Amino acid sequence: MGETRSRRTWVLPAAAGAGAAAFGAGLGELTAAVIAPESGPFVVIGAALIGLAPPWAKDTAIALFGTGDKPALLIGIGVVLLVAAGAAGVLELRRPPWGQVVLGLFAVAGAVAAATRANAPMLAVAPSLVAGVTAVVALRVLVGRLRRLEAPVDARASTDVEDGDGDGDGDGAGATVVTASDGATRRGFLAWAGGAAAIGVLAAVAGSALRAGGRALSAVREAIRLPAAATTASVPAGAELGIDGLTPVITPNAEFYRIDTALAVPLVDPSEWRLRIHGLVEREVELTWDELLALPLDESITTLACVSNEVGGSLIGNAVWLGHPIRELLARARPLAEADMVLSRSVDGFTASTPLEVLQDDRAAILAVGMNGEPLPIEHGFPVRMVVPGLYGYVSATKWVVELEVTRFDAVNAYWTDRGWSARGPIKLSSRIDVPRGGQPVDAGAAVLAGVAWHQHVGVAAVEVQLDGGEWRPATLATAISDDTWVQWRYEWPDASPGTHTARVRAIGADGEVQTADEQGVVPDGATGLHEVAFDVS
Ligand SMILES: Nc1nc2c(c(=O)[nH]1)N[C@H]1C(S)=C(S)[C@@H](COP(=O)(O)O)O[C@H]1N2
Ligand SMILES: [Mo]
Repeated sequence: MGETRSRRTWVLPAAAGAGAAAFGAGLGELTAAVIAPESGPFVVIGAALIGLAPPWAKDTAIALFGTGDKPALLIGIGVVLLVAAGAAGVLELRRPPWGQVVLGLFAVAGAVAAATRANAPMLAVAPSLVAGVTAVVALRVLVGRLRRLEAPVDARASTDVEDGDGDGDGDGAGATVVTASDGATRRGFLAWAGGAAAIGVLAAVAGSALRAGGRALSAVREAIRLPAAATTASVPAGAELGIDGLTPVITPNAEFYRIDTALAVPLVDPSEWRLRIHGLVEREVELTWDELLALPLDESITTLACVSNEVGGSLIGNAVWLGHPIRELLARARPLAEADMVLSRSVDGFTASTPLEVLQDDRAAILAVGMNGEPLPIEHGFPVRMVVPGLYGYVSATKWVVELEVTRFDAVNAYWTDRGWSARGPIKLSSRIDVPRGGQPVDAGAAVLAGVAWHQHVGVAAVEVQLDGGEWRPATLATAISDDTWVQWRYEWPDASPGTHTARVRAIGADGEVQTADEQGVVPDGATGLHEVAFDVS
C-alpha cells in the first residue's frame, strides 16, 4: 500500500497541473489562430529561445535534429511545460497559490516574447494571456476538486500519526482504507483532468485547421493575376508633399486601418464566391468571380473613413482600388421605383445600408477586387468588397460581400443601425495635423506644420491653421487627387519661438462649409470638432 499512497500524493495533482496547462495552451493557440496568427504562445517562446540561445546550442540542435530542429524545439518546450505544469499542480495543492504563479509565469514569458517581437501587433499578447488565465482557472478548479477528494485522506493522515509506523505519512493502517469508491473518485478526477487536456488538444487542432485554411487561401490569393484596368487612375504630381512625418497620400496596404466585426477573418475562396442581387428588382442577378473579372475593371482612388474615427484619429486611409461599377450591375437588375436602399451583406452576416441613388450616380461606387495593385488583402475583404466614395465604411464598404438586397430604409435595418448608429452616414468634413505630432519637440525658427484634410465627394477648398488661439491663417494645399480623396496641406511658421504652443486646423469644403469647432462624439454619425496639438519649441 505504501506505493499506492505516495503515488496518490503526486500523480493526481500532477495530472491537475498538466491538464490545466494543456487546457490553457490549447485555448491560447486557438486564440492565436483566430486573432494573432504570428503570436501563438509556443511559437513566440520558441522564437525567443532561438534568439537567446548561444551559437553552440544552435549548432548542437541542428547537428542532432537537422531540419527537424524547430519541431524538436517546440516538442521540447511542450515537454518542459508539461513537467513544470505537473510540478505546479503538486505545488498548488501543498503551497497555494504557487502553482498558479508557476503557470502564470509561463504565460508572462509568452506575452513578453510576443510583445517584444519586431512589428508585434497590438493583439500579440492576447494568446498568451488567454492561455495563462484559462490555465490558472483550470488549475484552481482541478486542485479544488482534488482537495475535496483528499479531505478524507487528510483526516486519515492525522490518525496516521498514531498508526504505529511512526512516519506519519499515512501509509500505515489508515491508508489501507483505500476502497473501491476511492478508486472510483480517483478515476473520476483523472477524467476531469484528462477532459481539460482533451479540450486543450481539440482547441489546438481547431486552431491549426484554421491556420491551414488561411494559408491555403493566401496561396490562392497570391496566384491571382488581376486583369489590366480598363481605365487607370494616377496620383498627380504635387499630391505628395514629401514632408517627414506626414501621412503618405496613398496608404500602403499593410498600414491601412482595419475595422470589422469578424472574430475570425472570413475565408472566401474566389472559385466559390457568388454575388446575388435581389429584392426590389425586376430581375435577379447572380455573378461569379470569373464573370466579375471578365467585366471592365476601373481604377479609382478613394479615401475610406470609419465613423468611429475621433477627430485627429487614424481610422482613415486612401488607396487605389480596382473594381467594377455597382451602377452597371444594378442597371442589369433594374430596381423597382419604390426601392431607396441597398443592403449589402457579407459572408459573415454583417450588413450595410447604402442609399440606392448613391450607387446609381456617376461616382466610383464599385465592387472592388484590387487594392494598391494587389488582390484585396484577406482582412480587407478578399475576394470582393464594396468601396463607395463619400460614405463612412459602416454604411458602404462591406467586405467579403456576397449579397446586394435592393430594399427600403423603412423596411430593414443594417448591422450598426440596430446598435445605435445612424442609418445614413455621409463622411463629415474634417482635417488632421500630422506634423508636429502632439508632444514632439520642434526647433525654434522656421517650422513646418502639415497634415491631411478631406470631404469625400465634395472636395476641400481650403485649410486654415490657428496658432495659440490667434488668427486663422491659410495653409497651402497640395494638388488633390480628386474630390473623393484626402488632400495634404502644409503651413510654414517662419518664427517659431521657444515655449509651449498649440495649433488647430480646420478645413473648408468646396461647398463653402467650414469645419465646425462644435465637439460631437462618434455616435451616431461621426465626430465633429477641431484637431489640436500641443508641442514644445526650443
Ligand atoms: N464584412 C464586413 N465589412 C465591413 C465591416 C464589417 O464589420 N464587416 N466594417 C465596415 C467598417 S465599420 C469600416 S470603417 C470599413 C473598414 O474597412 P477596412 O477594414 O478595409 O479599412 O469596413 C466596413 N466593412
Ligand atoms: Mo467603420
